[in-house]
Amino acid sequence: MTTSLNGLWDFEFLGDVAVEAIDPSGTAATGKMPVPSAFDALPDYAGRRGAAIYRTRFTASPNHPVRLEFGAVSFWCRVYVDGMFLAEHACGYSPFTVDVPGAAGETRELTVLLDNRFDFARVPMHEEYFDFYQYGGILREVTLRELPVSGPFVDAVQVTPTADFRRGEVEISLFLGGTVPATIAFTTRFDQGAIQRHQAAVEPGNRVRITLCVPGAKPWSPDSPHLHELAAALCDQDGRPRGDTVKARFGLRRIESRQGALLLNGEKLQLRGYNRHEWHPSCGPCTSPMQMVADLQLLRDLGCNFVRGCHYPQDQRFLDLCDEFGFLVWEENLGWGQREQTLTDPKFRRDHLAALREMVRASFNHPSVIIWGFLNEAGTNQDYARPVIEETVETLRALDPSRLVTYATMFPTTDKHYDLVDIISLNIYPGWYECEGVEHPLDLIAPRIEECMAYLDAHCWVDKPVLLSEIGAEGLYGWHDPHNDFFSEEHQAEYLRRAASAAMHHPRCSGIALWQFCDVRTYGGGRSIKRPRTFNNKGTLDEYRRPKAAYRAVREVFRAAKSNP
Ligand code: ADA
Repeated sequence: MTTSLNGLWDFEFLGDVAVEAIDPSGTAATGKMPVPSAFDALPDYAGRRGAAIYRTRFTASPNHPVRLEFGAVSFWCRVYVDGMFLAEHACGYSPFTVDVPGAAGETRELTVLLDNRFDFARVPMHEEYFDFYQYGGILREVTLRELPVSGPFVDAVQVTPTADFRRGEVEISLFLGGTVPATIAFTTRFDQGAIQRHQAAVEPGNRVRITLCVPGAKPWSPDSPHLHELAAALCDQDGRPRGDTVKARFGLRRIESRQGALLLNGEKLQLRGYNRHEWHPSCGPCTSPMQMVADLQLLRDLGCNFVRGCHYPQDQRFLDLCDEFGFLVWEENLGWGQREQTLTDPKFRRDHLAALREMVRASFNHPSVIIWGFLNEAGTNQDYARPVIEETVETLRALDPSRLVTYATMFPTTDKHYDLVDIISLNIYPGWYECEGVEHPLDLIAPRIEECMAYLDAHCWVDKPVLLSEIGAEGLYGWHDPHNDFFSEEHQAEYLRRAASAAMHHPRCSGIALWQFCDVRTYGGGRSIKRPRTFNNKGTLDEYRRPKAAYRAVREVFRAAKSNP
């Protein structure tokens, strides 16, 4: 049984104190804070950095172990139950679980000590130069699952459509927890269909694998996002259920790369979309489902079929909505512009892989997710980046060979590691950056795209699909100017019109993710010189989702491409 622990928790902001010196059980939490929340997105703590305590109580059957599932706790945290330290976690966007041993009493006290200060030694995945504001708090949902006192249980279920997915064929993996025997009996049920009984050997990694056909199978696609459900439960030899039934919602679809093109369900795919941060001015990274739906409605109106979830693992509720509404998603691990010191740091490497595993585990069954991404704009024109890319790709392919992997590079013609990934993804800003002294910067856009594509073809990458994973220009909402120059809505509209149109018409381009969906907060200091209001203002909508002139321009291009692929 799973219960939500969302609600009003006790809270205390401790400020700039050494976390090692804090005794969480002896520290009072006298205030109140909602969960989920980014405490520093609220007026009382806006812009503050330091340690904080979130505390609540939950009930569980006596002696039953429980599993706590945290959607995201930022940046760094330690989890305690009844004063006992249980786990430490060091990536603010990846979901993680904490197993809690059973206790005699029914009421338990859960304390989360967290910290939103930058500290490379403790939390190297977060660095202060990223171009988006990183908040602190229990950012996403917390749930509780009661586990059996003894015996095995279904920990997770993964469903992978096979090449024969049109007939409904799927490979099912059950991951088991607890004490696991050599063979296990279990039941499966698709949708409202009949219950089937199975017996299978348990593989290393406490995994059981079986291939089955979904009755009444209907494929999933953006135009027809049909979802199926699998319910799996352990049973005894006579078929009597033992423990929880675990459900997985999935879609029958297949993503492939062939001869330089992307194929979805065997048909050529062109991605039309945006980079989107999970962000709103009133609640920071903790947007409501209603806001997520609003964003998806706007994206659909723009003619999009694709979202790049920049630059971190996504909220599961957002992915659920993408599954329902038929959006294709690039989900990526937290990363932004890392160079040698970070990419060669052992703790960074460990945390990066741990977060990667957490992302894949949580998002495995979403049909919307077609691409795993990582390390946005890292130093991939250098050799030092290779080991971390190799281990990341290897891990992704071992965990999930059914999706395509990529990283977004800022070095289109000098990158050294294209051989390692399935898709070549380019972040380019011709005519926005790198254009000092150029009289007509907008005229740089199409030639630069052509130059990148020609380089890739000339350097033997013809077999890899190419995406423009970022391209864009700033436009300040409401700023109009007779010169139609930089920062005016008109300039931005023309920029995005040209970029989207060049991508849609280039035979080598499998799609585009414009930078970016809406304006978002970034950091002050030196960066503000190029970031008026300390916002990244390259949104096609402003932070309140008010459309700029670019909205119409992009909609025209994307809608035309949709009707004439
Ligand atoms: C990079 C980066 C984005 C954003 C963008 C910009 O490409 O990946 O997060 O910072 O540049 O606006 O310059």
